[in-house]
Amino acid sequence: MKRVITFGTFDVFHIGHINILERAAQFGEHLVVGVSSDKLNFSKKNRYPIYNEKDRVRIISSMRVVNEVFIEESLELKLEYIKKYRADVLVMGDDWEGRFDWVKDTCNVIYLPRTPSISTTEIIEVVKTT
Ligand code: C2G
Repeated sequence: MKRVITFGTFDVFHIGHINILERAAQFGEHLVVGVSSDKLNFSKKNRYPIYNEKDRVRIISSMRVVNEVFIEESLELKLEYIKKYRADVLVMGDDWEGRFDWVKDTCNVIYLPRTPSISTTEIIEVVKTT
């Protein structure tokens, strides 16, 4: 049984998130998702997420294609997570192209094209200004 892992904040959950999770799931039979902690999101984006980590974990866990969910505390722990969850494939959107190639000795790494024209940052901007 092939195990797939993917990571993300998945804040203000939208169609781009659904697309990447559904496409990631197609690379195996078991999909594990690392959801960025609130603290990790702050360090990446300089702001806390709109939805807290507990709620984001619940949203991702409710998806049919997702089998297991955990909180990702640090980008540097990627290899430890891949080993812990025995992942054969790491799937990420292509905004991360090349960034996780350093785990290629341990598992396959696949970058998928992002869904165009939607992002959490844009949604927040639109809501702010309307
Ligand atoms: N995504 C996508 N299309 C979009 C928006 C997002 O395919 N329009 C993908 C991203 O490429 C990523 C996943 O959805 O693979 C989650 O996106 P984010 O929530 O923005 O995740 P990010 O904050 O980039 O965290 O360890 C890696 C990080 O935790 C990724």
